[in-house]
Amino acid sequence: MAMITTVQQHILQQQQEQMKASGREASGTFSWLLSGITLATKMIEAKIRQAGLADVLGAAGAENVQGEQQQKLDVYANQALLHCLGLRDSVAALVSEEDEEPVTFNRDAETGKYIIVFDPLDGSSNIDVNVNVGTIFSVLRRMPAELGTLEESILQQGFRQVAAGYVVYGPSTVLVYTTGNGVHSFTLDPTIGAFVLSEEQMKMPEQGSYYSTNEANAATWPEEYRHYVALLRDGGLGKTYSSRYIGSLVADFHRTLLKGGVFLYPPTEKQAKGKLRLLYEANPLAFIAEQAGGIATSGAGRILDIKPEGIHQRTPFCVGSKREMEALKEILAGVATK
Ligand code: AHM
Ligand code: MG
Repeated sequence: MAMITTVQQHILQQQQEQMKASGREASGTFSWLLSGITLATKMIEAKIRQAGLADVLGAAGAENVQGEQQQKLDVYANQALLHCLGLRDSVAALVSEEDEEPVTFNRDAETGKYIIVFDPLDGSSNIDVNVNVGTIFSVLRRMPAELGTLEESILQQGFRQVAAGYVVYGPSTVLVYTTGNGVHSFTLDPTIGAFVLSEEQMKMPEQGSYYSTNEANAATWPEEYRHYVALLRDGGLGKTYSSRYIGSLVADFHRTLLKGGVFLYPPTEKQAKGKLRLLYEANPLAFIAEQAGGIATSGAGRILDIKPEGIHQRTPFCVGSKREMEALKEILAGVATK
């Protein structure tokens, strides 16, 4: 029989290895917690697969905290995560793109050790046209009471993340995660209902051939970004780039992780602070990118160093391969590259 490794086994094994080094046993709490996420994403994927059949497409009729129309699937995905994770004793708070305030649980700091931050259905404008969407999550450790309140724990810098990951619902359903010990990917095997290991210790190529950005915004980007994209187009980094832009961050990021290149969402006139959200979009993907040898910046500095001020805070977000990102950083710092 072919040997498979499920994501649960993988997390447990990783934890056991890390714990062995310190002579302790893994309690399994963390893998139980992550199984809440994988269960919810399997529920979401099952719903998405039926999107054209059941009455699940379209708007739900309400607006979320960002003032965006909530799609029915946004609501379903959020509820699936809240339900599956709310039942885990180790969860102190759940922070979702869809909810204005964190959902908190009255668990003492000893038991309720973790905070999960998530974007339940990223790229949901693509749902009605049968194009990839995703779920993004980030796990934070709650600080001991003497060091900070629960709210302060939620607003920790990205480099303190305990784990981060995403699921991309595409031709197949793929889960990618890191706990700070490399990046690993799993593919949902629908015949057994489990995420099965596809690749361990993924590395982003040092240079790719795609740039990915909503170029319709270029006229209102800061000048440096226009200059940078022109450089990529004109062969300034030693090759001529092609462009790919799906408009689902998870899918655009996943391609960048696998094939290299760069994804950019610079500030625009309309969104002077950027469009993407720090806590549940930029931070988790920045953590994964760095673990895979890539770089992520807001343009002003490393994404993972930003001290969050609010749970729905936005940030400009640029992420990708070392070569492209170093060139971007030089241009943003005003160093000539020609
Ligand atoms: P969402 O979380 O409401 O779906 O919005 C975020 C999405 C990202 O997936 C994507 O990168 C971006 O918005 C696309 O924005 P635009 O349409 O401005 O290019
Ligand atoms: Mg999103």
